[in-house]
Amino acid sequence: MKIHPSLDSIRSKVENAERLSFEDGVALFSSPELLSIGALANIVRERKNGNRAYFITNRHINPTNICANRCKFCAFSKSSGEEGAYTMELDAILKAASDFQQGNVSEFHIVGGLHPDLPLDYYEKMLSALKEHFPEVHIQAFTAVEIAYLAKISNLSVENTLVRLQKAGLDSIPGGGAEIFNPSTRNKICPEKISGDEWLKVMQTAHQLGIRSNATMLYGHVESVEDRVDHLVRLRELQDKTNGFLTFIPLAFHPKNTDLDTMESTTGQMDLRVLAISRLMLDNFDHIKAFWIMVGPKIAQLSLLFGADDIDGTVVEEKITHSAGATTAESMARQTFIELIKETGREPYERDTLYEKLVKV
Ligand code: V47
Ligand code: SF4
Repeated sequence: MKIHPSLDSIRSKVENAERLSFEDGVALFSSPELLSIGALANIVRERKNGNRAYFITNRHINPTNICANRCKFCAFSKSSGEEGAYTMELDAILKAASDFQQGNVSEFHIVGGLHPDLPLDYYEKMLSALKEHFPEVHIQAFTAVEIAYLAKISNLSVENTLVRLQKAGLDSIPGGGAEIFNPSTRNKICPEKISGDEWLKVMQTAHQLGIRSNATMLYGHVESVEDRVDHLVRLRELQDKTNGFLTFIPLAFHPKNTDLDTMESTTGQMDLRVLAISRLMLDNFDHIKAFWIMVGPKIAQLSLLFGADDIDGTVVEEKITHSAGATTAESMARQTFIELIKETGREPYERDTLYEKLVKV
């Protein structure tokens, strides 16, 4: 496809595999040429992942929604004792793990609130029981924010907390909690959350222990274009140091039932643009994932032509985005992934969390 001449200098950098600058990122967000941006992202996407498009058979579990933080963009969290607050006992977690395909999945993806009274022992028991019952399943659990909180209430360093969780069965860390790193914007949407610097430090510590992780960015709320580019550049800098990030996932803000519920939902244009620019800026990330639960299967499908190479997984149960008004289903069948991917001309690959075991389907 012919790239619009206004993007000539960026096109030339992309074609020569040169790193894009902060200013390039801002220019891309300001450009009206969405199709050209998508085509540029597609060059990088095909250079890194060819014609492959990935999905995974996974099961999400949200063990508790009780949270000490109460971020303004979050409709999932509750205070202790509030109507709808819950905490799953170990039995309920094991039941949830086995209720989809008898636990015959590739990954458990576990994220919850910052429960003030659940000790480290609760999380260790959860991990070791899941490993005992489902030894083959990769456990991707607890955002950097949950790990920092757990360390704080356990009077342990982040490193020691991670070592204990790793010993109990933690395999990798999901990318949540990154939100937007810029301190003044972060302060507007989640004043109680650890800072962007602290989030990055937890990830750096995890990567040094050999624990891989994902990274995310929450977009479509009060953030500026500069905030988005700054966020991507800071992730790219840490990736240069550790190479520990597996995948980047832009998370589309869902406003319903949140303190920011006067805001509009993101549009298809914005979703595709953020995915494409993420692909272009994060030259040292192997994978860009469109989380179909948040952007919907239709945008997730098109994203495969706009820089993304992954559309996540079967999920089964999802509470965070659905509390905030997501209208997607909570689960998608394996066959649907295959059909959505094939329709775009891509080749469907079922993957494991670490993109090591790839099965063409
Ligand atoms: O940190 C909370 C986000 C994250 C809303 O690693 C919201 O593959 C949109 O970690 N609208 C937690 N987003 C979820 C998470 C995650 C999700 C998908 C894939 C991966 C991965 C990780 O959910 C939070 C926050 O950024 N979130 N509320 C909302 N109203
Ligand atoms: Fe708690 Fe996470 Fe929701 Fe923030 S986003 S209120 S930390 S559950």
